[in-house]
Amino acid sequence: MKRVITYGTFDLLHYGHINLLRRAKQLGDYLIVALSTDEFNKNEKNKVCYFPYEKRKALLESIRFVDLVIPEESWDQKKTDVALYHIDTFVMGDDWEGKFDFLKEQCEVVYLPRTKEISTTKIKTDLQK
Ligand code: C2G
Repeated sequence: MKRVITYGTFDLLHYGHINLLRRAKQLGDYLIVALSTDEFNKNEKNKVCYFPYEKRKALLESIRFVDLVIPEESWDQKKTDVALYHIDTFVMGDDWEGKFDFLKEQCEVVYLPRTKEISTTKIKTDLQK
């Protein structure tokens, strides 16, 4: 069984995220999503989430491409996660191109094209018009 992992905040969840998750799942048989906790978002990513972790986790768990959701609490957990979950492929959108190439010693690293026209920032801006 080919195991894939990806990381993110996924707030507000939109079709760009779904496009990423669908393509990530197509690269294997089992997809793990490491979901940024509220603390990690606030302290490390300077992001204040609209939905708290448990709500974002429930949304992701309802997506048929997603097999398991685990917490992302640190920038430094990826190597351990890849080993612990016996990951074959690490996937991120290409806004992260090259940033996680250090994982190539442990698994395949794939950067997928982002869905260009959609972002949470755009949603928030459009809603204020
Ligand atoms: N994404 C995408 N297209 C968009 C928006 C997002 O393909 N229009 C992808 C991103 O490239 C990322 C994933 O969806 O791979 C999740 O996006 P975010 O929630 O913004 O994740 P990010 O804040 O980049 O966190 O340790 C890694 C970080 O946790 C990644």
